[in-house]
Amino acid sequence: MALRSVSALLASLVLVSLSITLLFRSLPFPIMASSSSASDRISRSEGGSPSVETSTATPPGVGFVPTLLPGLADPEKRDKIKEMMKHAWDNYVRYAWGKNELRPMSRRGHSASIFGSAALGATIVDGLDTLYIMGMEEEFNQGREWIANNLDLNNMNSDLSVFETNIRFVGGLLSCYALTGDVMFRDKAEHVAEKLLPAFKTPTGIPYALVNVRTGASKNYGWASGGASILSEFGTLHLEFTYLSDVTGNPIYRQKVEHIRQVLRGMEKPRGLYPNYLNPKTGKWGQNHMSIGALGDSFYEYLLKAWLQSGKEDLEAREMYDEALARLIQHMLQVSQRSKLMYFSDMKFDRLEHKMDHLACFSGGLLGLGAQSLKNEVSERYMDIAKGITNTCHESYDRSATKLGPESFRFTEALEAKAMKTNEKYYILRPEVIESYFVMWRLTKDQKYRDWGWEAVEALEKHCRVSGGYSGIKNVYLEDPQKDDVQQSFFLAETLKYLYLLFSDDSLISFDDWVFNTEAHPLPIKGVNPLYREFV
Ligand code: DMJ
Repeated sequence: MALRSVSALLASLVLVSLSITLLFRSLPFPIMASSSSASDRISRSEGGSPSVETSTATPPGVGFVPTLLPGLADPEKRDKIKEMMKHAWDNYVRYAWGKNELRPMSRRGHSASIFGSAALGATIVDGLDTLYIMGMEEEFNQGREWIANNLDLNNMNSDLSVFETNIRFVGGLLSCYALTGDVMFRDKAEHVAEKLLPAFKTPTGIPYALVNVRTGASKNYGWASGGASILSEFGTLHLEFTYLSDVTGNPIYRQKVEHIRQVLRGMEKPRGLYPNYLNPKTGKWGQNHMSIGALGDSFYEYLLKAWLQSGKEDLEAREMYDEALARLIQHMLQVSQRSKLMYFSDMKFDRLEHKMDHLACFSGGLLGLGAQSLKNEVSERYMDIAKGITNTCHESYDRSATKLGPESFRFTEALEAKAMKTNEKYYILRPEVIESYFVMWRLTKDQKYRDWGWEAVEALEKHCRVSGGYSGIKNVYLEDPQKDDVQQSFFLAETLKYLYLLFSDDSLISFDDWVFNTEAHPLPIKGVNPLYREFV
């Protein structure tokens, strides 16, 4: 009897703390007065429809929750991630403001070739929604002002990567638009996307990789299989372009990506697999290289996510995803000899290459999300694969001296889940492994994913943090590795955002309402999330 009332008391305490927590979900702040709905919230009410409420200030986190319940925030760890974001951002502001990225050791700006020759404030645009989600109001407003006054491609004579510009700039701006309702972000997103359109003027409608924003002259990379376009690049436009059409009322963007879908759908596929290269002039596949890592990765991601983003209406996308994944699993999923680790190999013509890229580690989360969002005869098996892949990717971190994972790791008789070549041993602050921890945590509530995420935080602090920001490292197997002196914009956009969300309440950017683009910019789900803000 007494025992029962103690448990009843405990249960009600838990319920009370749960409701308080949900009430004070760590929400962002009201934004600029120019916003059409300046104080929209971005969390979902428990079990109900998404809330659009008025918030007055950044709430204090959830420090009063007595014990950690599955799905609730871990405030201390989350605050630590926020502090890391502040360190990365403040140093960028101090030493590289307006430049694309920061060199944290030499304390100056940096620009990778993907951004062309101009200073486009890539870190500002890419990192802004993370600031918003973390409730960093002052920094967010500072970034917003820069974008409003400086992000202008009109007088630039520079070649931009269509893919990178789309996922980081168009995606980042659209995410900020959805989160805040500030139409400046939507208009800037359209301004940028419009500059990419000349790249689609090819005989097949499959876009080139690079476009000159002044002249519109477009081309592919010389190294890409005789002038081919790359699957992961032209296959990773769908989410941003369909959403852009919906919020602007301009159908052109949706038309472009729907056409890409139809071209791909109609093509003969070797063994049902998608090669990484497609020639935009002839419409023929290039070299038969297949991968869920570099050059293939986010194409598969966008099939599943196009279906999710459409509120599960875009059945064609889900079918293509299911078919593509079934073939990848059939032909390329492997289990290692000794440690029985599951991994995706690459395939080159008919031969398997027993190597997995760090980039391919996002596939743990992807498979989990696919399995959880549609229950069928394979979903249980796919969830097991999701767990297996995420475990392997964790092993690739755990088997290094730094506890950070290499760019690629191999499976041979001599080694498993370790890099072999010098040029595979670096870590450039990439997010994919942490992304899978985050997604798998949300789906399974297995504490190990949070523990693994925390291991990564400790390793980042030990090996990548310097007084001027965060740097990549050149060899994860050395105790004291050399640094590469680059703070990638995706460290702010993805790595830190996923870590923050890993230690947050599930209702913050709920999977019921949002889908992440491949750069971790959340886009609202149509028909479900009122922040979709369709143009009427
Ligand atoms: C990011 O720009 C995106 O996640 C992209 O899909 C792959 N590479 C980087 C991060 O590693």
